[in-house]
Amino acid sequence: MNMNNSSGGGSGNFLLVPIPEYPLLDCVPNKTVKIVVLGASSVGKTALIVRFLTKRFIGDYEANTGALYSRKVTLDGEEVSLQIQDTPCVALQDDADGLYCQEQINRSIYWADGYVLVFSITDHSSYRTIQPLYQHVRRIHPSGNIPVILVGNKSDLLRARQVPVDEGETLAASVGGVYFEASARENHEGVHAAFLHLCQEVRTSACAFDTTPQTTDLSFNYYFYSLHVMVCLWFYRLIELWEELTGRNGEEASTWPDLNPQTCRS
Ligand SMILES: Nc1nc2c(ncn2[C@@H]2O[C@H](COP(=O)(O)OP(=O)(O)O)[C@@H](O)[C@H]2O)c(=O)[nH]1
Ligand SMILES: [Mg+2]
Repeated sequence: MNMNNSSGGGSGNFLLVPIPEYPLLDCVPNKTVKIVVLGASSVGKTALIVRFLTKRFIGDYEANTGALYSRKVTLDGEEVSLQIQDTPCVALQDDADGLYCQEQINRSIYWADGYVLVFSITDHSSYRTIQPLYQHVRRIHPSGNIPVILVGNKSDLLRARQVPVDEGETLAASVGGVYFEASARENHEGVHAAFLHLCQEVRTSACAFDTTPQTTDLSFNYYFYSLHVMVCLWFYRLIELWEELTGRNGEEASTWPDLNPQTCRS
């Protein structure tokens, strides 16, 4: 179905489908998933986001908006606050090793927990942008797992294909993510599946991180408890020694405060 006409207007009318946004303060702490969508010019970054959030394809999107969208989603039966950052394009430098990347994009990369790397299957140069782009993300987040998916967009334009499926899969494997071929124009389900997969990845890596302090807390509590018991036992033993040295008998001692280690522990 061609939804291109749903915009109903000229190229001056952008984003005619309203996307409900939730205020950022509404976010539940530790239950926020922050995603940034990155890629070369005109690969369909904005179209994918709008498709995911509204199920619609408009056809004409304002260039280089850098808009932030916020939405509640349910993951494994639990409601989380999802934030998606759209970005202006990145481009390869002439030597093809470096990347033109605005400061605004660097800030978004730093901010995000998960990354949607987008190229168009009809544009091989947009595909070649991905590896340097991923290296750039790595430089900003040098350590740890980076939840990432690779999206080959415009899969409806099969006749214009320049990037075969296996090249997409190989590239995805090299950046440690899953490859999705999608069409923001034709197919909502594919786009939805890609975004939800990344949300799950972000959640999984966040949970793995969250358990670390809990483990530390448990071992700290155990250590503190053992120390406490040892101090009580030594104190009790000192009192006994003092009794022996001063010749006090058990009867006199029984009038003293209860020094049973069990009491110390409570
Ligand atoms: N045929 C087709 N066109 C698309 C698709 N996604 C986006 N486009 C078109 O590609 C152009 C650039 O899309 P846009 O989302 O603005 O790209 P961005 O610069 O990466 O944000 C627009 O004319 C879209 O209508 C798609 O899946 N299939
Ligand atoms: Mg855009």
